[in-house]
Amino acid sequence: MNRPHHPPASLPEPSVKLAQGWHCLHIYYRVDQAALRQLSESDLAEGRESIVHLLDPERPGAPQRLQTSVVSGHKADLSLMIMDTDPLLIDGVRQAIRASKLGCALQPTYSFVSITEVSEYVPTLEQYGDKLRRDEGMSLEDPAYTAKLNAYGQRLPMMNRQRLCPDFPNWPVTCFYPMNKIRHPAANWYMEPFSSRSAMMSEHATSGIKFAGRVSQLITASTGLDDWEWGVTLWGRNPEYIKEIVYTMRFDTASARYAEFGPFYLSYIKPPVDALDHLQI
Ligand code: 76R
Repeated sequence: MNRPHHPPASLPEPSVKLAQGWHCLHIYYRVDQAALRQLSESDLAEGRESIVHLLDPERPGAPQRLQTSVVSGHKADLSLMIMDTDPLLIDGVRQAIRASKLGCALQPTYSFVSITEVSEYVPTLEQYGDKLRRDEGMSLEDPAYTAKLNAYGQRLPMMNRQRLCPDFPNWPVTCFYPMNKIRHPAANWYMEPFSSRSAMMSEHATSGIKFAGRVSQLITASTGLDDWEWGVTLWGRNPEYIKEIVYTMRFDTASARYAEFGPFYLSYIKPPVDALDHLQI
């Protein structure tokens, strides 16, 4: 029998683009000195030129975000953070690096695939109002209640846009690490009721907000996409604030009891040409 297979009208068209938000790739390379030495002067110059062009965030066809940095320590030398609506435009940068004259001298050492999201713990306007009444004892008639609620209602769309399609701060240092919420029999985040997870995340947000102006964070989601559940990208006005925030947040119950972390990558943001100069390529 010929079975028509029409999806219900409410389903979106199949697509690799997200309903909202961006795909994100963090990628790390190590310079292979032996391969670099094999390159002729002209191939080296050509390779350098194509990488500088490829990593220019202003070039036509560049992904929405394209950040280059040089990595501290020997886990890697060069790091890219790339975001766009199209995951294949992001991957195109990776493939073009590989296919360039410098490709053989840039060995990939680590990568992390994630997407942006608005966390389920970001309070909606209604939840924010409930919280003001419950935790701060404000009443519906209180003008201060209305003022706070309105201010949150004004901020929320901007804050959500920043979570989904973030602008990067103009700061010199960035830190990336992946993390999970643990599923240990004695401490399983996923067995906690929403109310208690929400309370812990609210404590977490309160401790994070104290770093406003010194650290900016982007949490990207990777459950089902990569080996860890989230990627944490931090930008610092100064490297010492990165140490301070990660240390401070270790004491939040959400981290102290439930978080586990992967490798940390600290890197210094540079225009591509300066990054290659720094790497002596
Ligand atoms: O997005 C928001 O600002 C709303 C509040 C908030 C949420 C929902 C928030 C605030 N975070 C949220 C979610 Mn966070 N965050 C981390 C780390 O090192 C560690 O201990 C953990 C790594 C840091 C440093 C950090 C910083 N946060 C999350 C989630 C997703 C949980 C989920 O959805 O299940 C993770 C994994 C996570 C981890 N967080 C903040 C910060 C900072 C600095 C803030 C305040 C942001 C601000 O200025 O408003």
